[in-house]
Amino acid sequence: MADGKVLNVRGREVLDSRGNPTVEAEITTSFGVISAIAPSGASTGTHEVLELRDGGKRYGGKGVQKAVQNVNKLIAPKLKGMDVTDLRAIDQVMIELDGTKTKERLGGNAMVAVSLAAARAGAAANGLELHEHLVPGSKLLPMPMMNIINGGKHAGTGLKIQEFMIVPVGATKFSDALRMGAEVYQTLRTILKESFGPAAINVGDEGGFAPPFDDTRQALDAIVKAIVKAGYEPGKEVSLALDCAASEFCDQGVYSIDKRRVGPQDLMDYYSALVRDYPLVSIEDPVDEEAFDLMALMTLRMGRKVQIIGDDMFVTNVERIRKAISKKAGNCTLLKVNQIGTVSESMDAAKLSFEAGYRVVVSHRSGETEDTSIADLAVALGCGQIKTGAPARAERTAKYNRLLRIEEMLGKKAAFPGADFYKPKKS
Ligand code: 2PG
Ligand code: MG
Repeated sequence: MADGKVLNVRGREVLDSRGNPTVEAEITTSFGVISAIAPSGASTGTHEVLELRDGGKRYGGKGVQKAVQNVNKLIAPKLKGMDVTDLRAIDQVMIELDGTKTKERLGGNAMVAVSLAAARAGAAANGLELHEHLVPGSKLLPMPMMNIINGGKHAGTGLKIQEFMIVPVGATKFSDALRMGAEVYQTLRTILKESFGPAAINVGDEGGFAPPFDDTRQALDAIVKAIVKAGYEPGKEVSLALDCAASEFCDQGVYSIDKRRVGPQDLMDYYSALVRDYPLVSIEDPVDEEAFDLMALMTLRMGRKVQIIGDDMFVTNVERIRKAISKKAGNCTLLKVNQIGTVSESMDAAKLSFEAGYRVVVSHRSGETEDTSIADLAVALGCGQIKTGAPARAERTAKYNRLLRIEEMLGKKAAFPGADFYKPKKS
């Protein structure tokens, strides 16, 4: 009878959605050959694990041949013969083999590709869908946060805030939420084209539009207009969310935003006014990645009304999350598997967050691929939220489409969070 022993592991250099090389890992068992691909960020947190790049001339220094060699020569011999259904054991072997906090020996990109491939191969060996293999009985589809205007490091606009997202809070199932988001996206396209010309509908890294705006309110106003024109009530049916990625516009405690330079106190007032004037439900990385105390102040001031997410600050790292929890900084963790390097460690980060009453949002990276594992991870964790870009561009829609399929497969069992999905759980 066939068993789930790892027969072979091999790496390969492939391209991501920005055209940069990334690592694909392939695991062979008697159930077949299953692969997964590492994503890659642009606005990366300083404390993320290391993405191993070759340097030199090839691909402008961005090649990943060393990471691929690490998969073939260092990781593969250790994993051969292991039970592919025991993901935690596989991740642990890689963590010990690497032996560094920053995963700099093997490379976070090598490890994450293998970990995701092992999760997928384990599911195949067990004859289960990935989400079910990760967490048996999981059935909660996530509310999608769709990024429809791109700024910051993800586009060439003057917008300092990186992501302007819509959240169809009025939807009662995932497929309706996705449709509502797609309708608003297409309506925004028409509005931008009519008001600012054809160049305004060029898109950024995550498939959102990149119009010639340099003021946050210009972007928010255009989106609210699109929500209304698409036939929805802002705040009731479709709300807004931001990822500020504030470390990118902070220099020694001074934040440069909307052509102004503001200190921490003024920044709080700035966000307060946005929360007052727009139907915002969630704000990610509003402050610099090291500004835990300011994050705590923001949470105290606005955390009851909006979800305050730590991404570059938390980096899916239990030590950083523990620090945030102890300071009451933020009330939600952004979960990116490649920030920490393995699926098991990211599940630990989610567990710690939930235990402290923090919410969790599973997230893509700005450099993505056809890999859909994070869609299953969001369902597995039952976190009720995902952000994976615009409802456009194949590397983004791959995840949303996978969720459509999961919803269909679950049938009547499929659950979906209500409009209060983002309200911090009472601890
Ligand atoms: C973020 C991500 C994904 P990047 O900041 O949340 O949207 O961007 O992958 O560039 O870090
Ligand atoms: Mg972010």
